[in-house]
Amino acid sequence: HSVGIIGAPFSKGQPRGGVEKGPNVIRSAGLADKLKAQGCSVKDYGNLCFEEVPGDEPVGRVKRPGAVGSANQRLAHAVYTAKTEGHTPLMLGGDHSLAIGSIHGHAAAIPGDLSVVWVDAHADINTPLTTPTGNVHGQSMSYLIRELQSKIPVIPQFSWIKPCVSAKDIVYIGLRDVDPEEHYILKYLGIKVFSMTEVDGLGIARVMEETCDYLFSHVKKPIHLSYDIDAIDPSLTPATGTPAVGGLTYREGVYITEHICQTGLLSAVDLVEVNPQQGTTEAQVQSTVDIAVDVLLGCFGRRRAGNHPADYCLP
Ligand code: DIR
Ligand code: MN
Ligand code: MN
Ligand code: MN
Repeated sequence: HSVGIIGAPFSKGQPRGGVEKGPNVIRSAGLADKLKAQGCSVKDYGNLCFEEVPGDEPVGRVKRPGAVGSANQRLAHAVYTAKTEGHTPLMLGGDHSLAIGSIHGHAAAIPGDLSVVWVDAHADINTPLTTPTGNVHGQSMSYLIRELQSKIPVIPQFSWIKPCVSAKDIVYIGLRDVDPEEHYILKYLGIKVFSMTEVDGLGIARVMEETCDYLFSHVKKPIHLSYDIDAIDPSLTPATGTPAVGGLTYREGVYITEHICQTGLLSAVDLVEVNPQQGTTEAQVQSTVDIAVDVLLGCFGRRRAGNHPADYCLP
């Protein structure tokens, strides 16, 4: 693997400050060195710089459309570049509105379609007309799904976004806090969902088997993994903006990434919503960050059984 780290210190897809510190706290936990130690090459593209957008008034209910639109346009270009230069882009957020740019840039860089595995407590599929909060981090998927575009009103700051994902190429894992309108959209589009109820009923191994059977039933497409740290139970990862009880265990959270890694189809990764200002103690922040790093190591080849270099010889 060659991993292309892209820091996206952006928080304006939601109201809480601190999530823009995510990229640097995750780096400080030794992400790059740990990736190298397990045999990855790493190129760190550094943090993107996002412009201030003065007078950024809502469009309808949608908050901060100018800042969100321009940050995601920059990110899309950065992900496109990293992918084109031969790396697996790893976008460190920042809030989950950044999936718009990350998926958009990824889709632009590959010849055919991609599939999306969205690991989250939330579906992030509100449209600008259904959003109860106006926060774009709760709407990201709605801008990207082809079949939903007749329901998306024009937002001038988002006019560059071209819907690039088919509803049948999406799998959700970990849902447990879904708005009624979002639940309707998921049903209406026939999107595959493994909520925490399915994780409980089937077990995570069966969930991942069925995820891959479902995604690979036609052609095998490159996978975009968009991982919101709030998918994991807040007793383990409390330093996040919208914690929801009843989440994935550490083992389930890591198993998802190990399984997707071994498909050989993982093509880009987002790790979002780590917010060091939402932890009440330093230990809470450390636990959140350490688990985020372990999730990422699992994406790029770490096995809990142990690893050794392919060319290792016994001394
Ligand atoms: C809610 C909360 N569904 C919204 N979404 C969150 O604002 O649309 N997403 N927290 O991460
Ligand atoms: Mn999310
Ligand atoms: Mn394409
Ligand atoms: Mn979430």
